[in-house]
Amino acid sequence: MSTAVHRSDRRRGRGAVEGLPDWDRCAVMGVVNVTPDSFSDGGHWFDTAAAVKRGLSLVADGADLVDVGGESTRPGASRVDEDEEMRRVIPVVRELAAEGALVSVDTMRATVARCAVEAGAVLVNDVSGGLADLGMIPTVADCGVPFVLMHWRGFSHDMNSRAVYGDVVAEVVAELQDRVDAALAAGIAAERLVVDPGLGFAKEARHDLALVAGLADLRTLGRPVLVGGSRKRFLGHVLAGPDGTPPPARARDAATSALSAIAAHEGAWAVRVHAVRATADAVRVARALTPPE
Ligand code: PMM
Repeated sequence: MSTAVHRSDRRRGRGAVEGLPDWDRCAVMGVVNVTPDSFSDGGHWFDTAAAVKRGLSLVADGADLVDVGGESTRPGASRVDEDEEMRRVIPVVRELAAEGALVSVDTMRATVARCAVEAGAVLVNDVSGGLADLGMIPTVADCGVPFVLMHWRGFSHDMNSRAVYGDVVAEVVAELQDRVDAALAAGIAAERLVVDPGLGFAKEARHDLALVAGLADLRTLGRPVLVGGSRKRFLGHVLAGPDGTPPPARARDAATSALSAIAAHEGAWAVRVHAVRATADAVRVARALTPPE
């Protein structure tokens, strides 16, 4: 493959998302989990003031978007009720948006998504790709905001039992295509859709690694790709010592930056991370390899 073709292939699919800035590199989405129990940062930003402060520090570190969520999706987690999710998320979205941050809301609930958009969120990030709440896709269509469709096979309490694949990349692409079709059929503009392989969701480490290696296949869906691998189990698996013990989640940020560079080089539209600064540098290095033509 010639260098020119190679370059344009890497650039294709990074794409623009209608309603968001057209970042000329992989964007960085910083995570604010307003939860007592998310697997890597649960409990740290569990009140509104701490969560807003955290979001602003992520922006200062180079985050292009701040993703605010109020429900832990770690494997085995049980659901939080809707009133509690609202109480956690909406004030944080409102304050961060008022401070000028571009806020995305990480929710599986249509009502939370709508209230978050009314409070200033510019993007809805649904880890269930619209499957957990059948009101989600019509609501996002009505709100007219961009929508992240993540690959998902079921709620966290038993998702590990659904990590059964023949060809994980082909199956994730096909299942995401179904979600894209459902979103288009409900009237969400193609230009507002983003797809995400859902690393760690109903996947074992080998599945996550195959999906990262197969990002080019995900881009055949024709939509920008978001990659959320920050601190996840598969990185712990890669980093495990000789006795097989993985380092704790917070000791996986260097590996996360390496993953971010790879994802950016493979044409990801954005990466979703807890520690922004190193990833912001990593995606710039990747960007420097594919300068504008
Ligand atoms: N992962 C988590 C939560 N939300 N959203 C998207 N789009 N992609 C992801 O991979 C994703 C997500 C779980 O990770 P966390 O508990 O560290 O936030």
